[in-house]
Amino acid sequence: MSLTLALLALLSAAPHFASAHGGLANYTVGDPPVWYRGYDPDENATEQDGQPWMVQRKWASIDPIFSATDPYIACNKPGTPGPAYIPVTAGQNLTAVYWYWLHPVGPMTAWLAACPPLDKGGCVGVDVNQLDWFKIWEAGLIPGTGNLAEGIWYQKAFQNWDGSPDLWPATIPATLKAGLYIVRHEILSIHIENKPQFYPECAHLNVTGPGTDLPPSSFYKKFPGAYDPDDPSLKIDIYSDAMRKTYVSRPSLLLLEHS
Ligand SMILES: [Cu+2]
Repeated sequence: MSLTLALLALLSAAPHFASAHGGLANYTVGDPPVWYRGYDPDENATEQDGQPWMVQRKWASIDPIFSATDPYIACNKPGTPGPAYIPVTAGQNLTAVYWYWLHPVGPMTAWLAACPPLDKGGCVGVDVNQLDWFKIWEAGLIPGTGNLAEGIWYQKAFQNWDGSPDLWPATIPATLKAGLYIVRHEILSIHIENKPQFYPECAHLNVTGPGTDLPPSSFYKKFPGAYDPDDPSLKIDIYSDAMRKTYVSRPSLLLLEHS
């Protein structure tokens, strides 16, 4: 199928995001999957804002966050919470469902941050810029697929071109302490030179299980704060010859230092 035909098939299957890169629209838990509806910036806001079923923090447009120091890098804009939580057992898969995703280049990461218990406001009352975020999942340039510009990134590899949604599964750590959390999925797209695009989306989780673990504080990052805007992985021209030759998938941007 030609690219044009593939695109047409895709667009007819995904009318809500017909003109752009896509976004994190829904979540599923377990197998067979139980679906949880997220926010849809193309749908009527008043039918979504504050609804009792809303598990995702509001993202009013599909536009990216362009600055690593923008407060909205935490949970997108405006990031207003809904009252609901996705129930998940520690050790289960949580899958982020994108109706589609079109950008090909840059790392993807998933994060958690613990919230106070429900009687202290849960995740609804928190300041997402003050939370202690720790990373539970990451993927970049897939090793062995080629150089920076020509290799295959997970961001491209997770895309489907048959009209079915793009699925990004991540395991909730099996020994994680039970409680309320915000999960934050971030796609960082670096296909435009020196102009990184951050696509964060957040949802509320109610994690159950016998676990008692949280990472040590050395794992924690703030958003903003986790990324240095001058990091060479953000201010990057992936099309420059020098960069294509020298770039190895940069785990520093994926914040692996905590290992
Ligand atoms: Cu885009």
